Amino acid sequence: MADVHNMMAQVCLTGDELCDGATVKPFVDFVVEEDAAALQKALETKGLDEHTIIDILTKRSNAQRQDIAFAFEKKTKRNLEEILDYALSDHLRSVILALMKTPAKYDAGEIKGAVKGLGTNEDTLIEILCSRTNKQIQDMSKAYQELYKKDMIKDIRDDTSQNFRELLTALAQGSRSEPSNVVDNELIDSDARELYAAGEKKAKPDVGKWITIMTKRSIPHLQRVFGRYKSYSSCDMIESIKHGVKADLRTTFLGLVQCIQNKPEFFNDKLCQSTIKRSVLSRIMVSRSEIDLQYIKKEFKKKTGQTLHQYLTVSTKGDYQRVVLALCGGDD
Ligand SMILES: [Ca+2]
Repeated sequence: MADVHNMMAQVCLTGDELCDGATVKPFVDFVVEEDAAALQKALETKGLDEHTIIDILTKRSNAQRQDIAFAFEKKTKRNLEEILDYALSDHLRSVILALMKTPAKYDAGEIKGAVKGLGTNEDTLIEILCSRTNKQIQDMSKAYQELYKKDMIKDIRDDTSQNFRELLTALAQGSRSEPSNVVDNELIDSDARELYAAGEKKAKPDVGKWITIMTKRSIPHLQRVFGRYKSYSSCDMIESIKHGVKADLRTTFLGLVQCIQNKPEFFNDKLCQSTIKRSVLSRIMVSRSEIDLQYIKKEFKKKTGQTLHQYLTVSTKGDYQRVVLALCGGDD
């Protein structure tokens, strides 16, 4: 029985979609025409009926929101996203527009926002590329091409340099092995040894080796490799990264190892930063609400002693708060 539990926990940590970490679930009594009509009425109400708009859109799954947008356009001949963009403002507008996009288009837009113009938002690139599955990365890459007529990987490369660039490029290919039922103990051992040999035994780590192993192997395999690593090194992988590399490259490797070992903890650490930007809060709430936000909430409570719900109640306000609390779900 314990084994079954361990297996389930493993599946949950690695297989995102398979687990019950969603705080936003498909609305059971979903009638798309009713939602489209209610939204139309709310948008035509003098002064705008924000509460109705928020309540409908936050209590539907992303797939249902896509259906609503389609029905709305059929009924009114107008594009729902454009109307919301026009009618709403500030943080409320950006979080509602985020909810209206498919996850792939949303991620593509976040990557575009991170590279466009002068400078780069490295944290956004790191968060998205370290945490998404192969499928999510391939879908966002396709969406990026459709939306911007440009190659996502090329845009990321043009905006970054050196080993940081090589690591992001490898991640952006989304070509990690998928989990398999077979545990390859020989490969676990040789990968652990190679990670160690490429790192601590050298004055300067052979970062290319680290990149290959950490971006090509499956998540469950790497979890075992990091366990085995400690039989070669007096440090764990996290400590070796901290000793071996610096700046954005270090942040990316650390984020990657954390996503491999415990993805909810990775997102929770971002939520717990006192300097967290509203845009990052919105992105985590929107992008994890149908995947693992329930587990992130557990990490939050473990780490801070308060619930995420309580934190959002004191740190946000108004209509924006109504959205994030709805996405957060219960006060647990
Ligand atoms: Ca740029």
